[in-house]
Amino acid sequence: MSITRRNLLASVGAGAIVMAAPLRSAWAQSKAEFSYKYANNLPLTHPMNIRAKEMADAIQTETAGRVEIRIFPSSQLGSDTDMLSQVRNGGVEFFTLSGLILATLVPASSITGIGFAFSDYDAVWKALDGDLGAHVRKEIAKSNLVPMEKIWDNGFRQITSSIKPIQSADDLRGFKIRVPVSPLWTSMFKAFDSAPASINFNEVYSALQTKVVDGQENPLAIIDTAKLNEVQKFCSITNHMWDGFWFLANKRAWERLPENMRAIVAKNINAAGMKERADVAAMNAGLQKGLTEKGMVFNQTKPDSFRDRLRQGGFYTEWKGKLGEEAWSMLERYSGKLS
Ligand code: X2X
Repeated sequence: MSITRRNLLASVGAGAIVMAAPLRSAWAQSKAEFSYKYANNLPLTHPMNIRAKEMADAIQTETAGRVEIRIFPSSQLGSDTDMLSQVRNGGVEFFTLSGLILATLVPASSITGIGFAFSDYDAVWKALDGDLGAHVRKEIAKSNLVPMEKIWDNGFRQITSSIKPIQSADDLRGFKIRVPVSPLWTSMFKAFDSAPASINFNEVYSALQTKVVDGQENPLAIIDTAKLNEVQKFCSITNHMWDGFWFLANKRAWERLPENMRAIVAKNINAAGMKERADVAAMNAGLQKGLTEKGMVFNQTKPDSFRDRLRQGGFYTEWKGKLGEEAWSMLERYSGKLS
């Protein structure tokens, strides 16, 4: 727990006796030789934060208190765009970010989100724990960020709407949909002839509530934990892309850790990521029932109309050109022929 300005001021106001408590906790906090912040954009109830808390506890224990990781969930420290600058300049030491948003800095990291590239989790983990993941991590490492080995899961994404179910690609024409701040996301929904609006996740709930946009797309675990069902009626199972979170460290902060501490931290982050993957997959598989009970109306879709539209619109050809032959053929080894 960090001391906020407000409770520090409150305790000063309440006099010297009460003040002793926060001062003692400030002292306890500074006992850690390395007190690092981990920021993310998801609610505390999402498996990402549940596993991160366990991970932070294990790291504290295994380093005998020398390394402390304080978690700042729910975009408390700012939007994804803000947090990306913070992890680059050392304002925070750790941050989890979708590769597709990271692509504003590292263009190669878009590759994992190409529409309909992965048909199931099996293909995802083979690619991401294999050469495709290694390729992206190598590119990320050129930008003063250190990506941990195991990417964390966000999941296969589904489209929600307050106005209508999305049955086929035709329903996406002119559809006002929020997309994350990311070139790939915008390009994909432009290929569907939608009207995509780039909005950071911390503003999605209110953008939907005030009808700035009519829909958004996210995995069910996020729709549920961020309570988007309160402001969206329809959920269309499109599985139009998979998304994951790279666990990123600020390079200088990472290198400040002694090598044995680094090993403990990396081991625990990767292990927590593996558990988070299992939690998220289970949630995404089971949540349709829970969200239906909360009033959402689900429909299934067939991938063909969406995939054909992307193909006809030149989406795959365009991204093959952007990402390069070599990376593209790596992807197609997992996805089958796309373009
Ligand atoms: O912004 C989103 O939609 C989210 C939460 O899925 C990501 O972080 C990419």
